[in-house]
Amino acid sequence: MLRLFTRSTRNIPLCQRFSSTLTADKYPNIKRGDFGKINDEDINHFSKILSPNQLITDSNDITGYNQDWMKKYIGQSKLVLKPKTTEQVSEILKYCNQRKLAVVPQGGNTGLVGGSVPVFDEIVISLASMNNIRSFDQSSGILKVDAGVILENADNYLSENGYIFPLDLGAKGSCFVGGNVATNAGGLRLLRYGSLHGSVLGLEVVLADGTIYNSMHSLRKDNTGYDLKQLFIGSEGSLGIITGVSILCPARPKSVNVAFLGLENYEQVTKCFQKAKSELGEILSAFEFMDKDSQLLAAQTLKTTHPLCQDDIEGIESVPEYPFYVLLETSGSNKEHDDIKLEKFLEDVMESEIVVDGTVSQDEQQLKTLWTWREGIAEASQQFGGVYKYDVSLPLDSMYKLVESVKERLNELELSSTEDNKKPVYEAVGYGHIGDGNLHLNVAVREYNKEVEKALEPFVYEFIESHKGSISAEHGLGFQKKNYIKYSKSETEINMMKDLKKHYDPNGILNPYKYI
Ligand code: FAD
Ligand code: 2HG
Ligand code: ZN
Repeated sequence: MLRLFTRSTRNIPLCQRFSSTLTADKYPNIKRGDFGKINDEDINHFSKILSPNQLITDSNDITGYNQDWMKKYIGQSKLVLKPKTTEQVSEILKYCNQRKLAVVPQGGNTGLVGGSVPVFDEIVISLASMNNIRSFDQSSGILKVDAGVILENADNYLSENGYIFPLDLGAKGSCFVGGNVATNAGGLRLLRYGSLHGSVLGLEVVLADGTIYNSMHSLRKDNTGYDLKQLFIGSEGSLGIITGVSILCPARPKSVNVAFLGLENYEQVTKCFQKAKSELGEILSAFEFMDKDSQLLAAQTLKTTHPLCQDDIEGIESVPEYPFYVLLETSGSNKEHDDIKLEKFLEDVMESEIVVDGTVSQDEQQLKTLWTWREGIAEASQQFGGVYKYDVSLPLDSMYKLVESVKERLNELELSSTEDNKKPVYEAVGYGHIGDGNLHLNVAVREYNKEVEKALEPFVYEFIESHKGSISAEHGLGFQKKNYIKYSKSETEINMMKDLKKHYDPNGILNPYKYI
């Protein structure tokens, strides 16, 4: 039976876990490149370009810039520069290129593949001080922003003007628009608004030698030659520093509904998706799935009552027995129309027993709470000490087989401790943007452990290759997947990428040790 949803929302707690092993010590095979070492003369030079508060040298103040969101990768940078203008970025890169000083462009530092932090002593170039909205055209919906604008701030600004940012993700309160473009982030509504390769209209980018490439125009159509901006979308700071973004934004939907459903097996999840596409059509804006173990993980940090629990209990006890859950969102311009369509769809999937339980949000607050049970998993996955994250594209029918195979493999592993509560692996969970063919496999562990890592890699990558998937659907390659690109790209493709890198960054100063 479908029920009314009545629970209150609670914020997702921030990650508290800290680790102190330097990336360079964890991976002794990686050697520092032949880059210059920062000296007093360099600092003096940067002080001429920037004012004192745009230059950080105090080691305590630098800590946060040296470690990634997962606290998994820790660099040793001794200098953070925070330019305020594109010209300052250009001056900085020109000098770094001449001196062969390596740099890491950094946005909100929410990346999940270790791409946003130094490996050794690279200079961090933070875009945090470039945070102005440049312009917005009310009739076309074209927004132009500095790369350091926080995604949520851009979306709030658009909301006041009746528009929406065509990307949404759990890290929206911290990640920057420039970082989103640099990673070609996918997120929760790619199903509806498509990838940034389609919605970004132009970019302003500073190349390794300081040259400013500017295509910040407002044209939807422009067939004059190569579409150069595409090179930088998803280039993860390896080809240039994005300083400005021009993006086409759709009108903000006037009516939004969220349904949270319980299903009895994975096949029903895929059937439910097919039905949602055919019955909800143009109003379907998100279709996310979560397995039961991912909900049990989330329950431990959210500590609220699961949306499909009928009793007044909280935490893991409140998670029902359904092996799979779906969060489905509709957005449109006419509430009555959307409600009728959603109601009919829900009746159909319940009658045909594709869905066995469900609830629909009745107001904005409930809608947000339902989303926390999906968005909260990423945070929850690392609450026990660490997490191995795999972000993959796979054909829908074989997608969950990866999670099952990994679970089996980890169960077979003869790990040092036989007591369950001491075993390094806590749980392997699967969830993600099933509407985009994108699975997130998270293996939550109590500690990072070489045995576990060996069981997972290259096993996971080989599985993906054999099913013709991608080893990175949306988070990118960064440091973590640099060596595994061959599982998704041919030698020819890798060589073409290397050629581009050599051409645009011959000294290799931009985000070294990562990407390719
Ligand atoms: P950073 O983490 O700072 O940087 C990421 C990479 O881009 C680095 O390689 C960095 O060098 C480079 N970079 C950053 N800014 C620039 C720039 N201006 N110019 C050139 N290079 C630059 N990703 C998804 O795709 N979908 C999701 O649903 C999603 N959900 C997430 C949920 C959570 C809770 C978290 C923590 C992360 C999530 N991510 C997701 C991952 C992450 O890719 C995004 O959060 C975001 O796009 C990264 O933006 P950022 O500003 O934090 O970039
Ligand atoms: C999401 O969809 C993010 O929640 C994060 O892409 C996924 O942490 C992850 O593995
Ligand atoms: Zn995701």
